[in-house]
Amino acid sequence: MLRVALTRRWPEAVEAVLGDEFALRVNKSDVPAEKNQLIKLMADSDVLGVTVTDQIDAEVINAPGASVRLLANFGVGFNHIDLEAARAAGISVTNTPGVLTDCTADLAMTLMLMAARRAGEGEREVRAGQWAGWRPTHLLGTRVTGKTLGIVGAGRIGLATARRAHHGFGMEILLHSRSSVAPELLTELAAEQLTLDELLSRSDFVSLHCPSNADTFHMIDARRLKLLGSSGILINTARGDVIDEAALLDALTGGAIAGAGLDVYEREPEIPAALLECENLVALPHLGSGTVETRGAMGMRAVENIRAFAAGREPPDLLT
Ligand code: 8YV
Repeated sequence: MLRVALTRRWPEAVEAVLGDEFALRVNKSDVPAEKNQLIKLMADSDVLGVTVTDQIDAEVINAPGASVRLLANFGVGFNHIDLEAARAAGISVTNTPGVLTDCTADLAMTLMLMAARRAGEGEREVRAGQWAGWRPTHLLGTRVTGKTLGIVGAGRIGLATARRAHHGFGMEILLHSRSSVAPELLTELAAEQLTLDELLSRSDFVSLHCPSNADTFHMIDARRLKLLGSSGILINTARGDVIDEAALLDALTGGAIAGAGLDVYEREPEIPAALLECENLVALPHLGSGTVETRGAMGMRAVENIRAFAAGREPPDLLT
């Protein structure tokens, strides 16, 4: 029987399916695995179910006696896995695209609305017992409806966010993408495709939806934050290292931008204390796909990949 190991707890129903079909081992403590534990798991299993909290680098992949032949990622982003090393070692890697699109786009909208309408500040005020009552000038935010939203990365999640913003909030959409966006999509969204600098200069809000890789590392730096401008709001549900976090802190404290909504961080779960002191930051703990429905669907998508691999078929979401 195929030996499947999970580095973290997966939704109960998904673990039950895996337990019925395979020889399953689960890290019941749900504490992120250290490198030495990952190395051990690589040598003790055929399939390893991993998440964003596992650094699957070349050392782990090339662990002595590694028996793992499939790394089944629970999530769409795979920047924590060295794909080149996996390819070289003949290890297949799969992810879970599609099923988390809507919930992640919903969370980008949540952050945008929260940051624009100062919802975090308001909540903190109410809970601290400091709300002095309604007044015409209390906690005035900025209007979202009808504003311009720049979407960086025109993949599934970027486009789902653009649709919500355009059709739901009447926003003007600007897109930045490495490849050219299909004309029918631009028509549907009444959108323009621009360079990143042009997009930043013309947007009221910018939402990041690109993958994390060598090309996008610190893509949003001090210069580009200035382009977004003093009334601009930056949203990130992609990966933390797309933004230079130190530059973002300076921009939030120095007024180069108006605010930010973050779900992801450069060194999560660590967030610099100074960043958390910024009233103009809305900070969520990597909740993008965090609904019962979506986490279940992600798990079942991983199960489909493992089943195909076990049957000698090509897994549907094969990355390498
Ligand atoms: C996941 C995500 O929860 O899928 C992704 O890329 O960022 C999250 O929604 C996380 O990656 C789990 O591994």
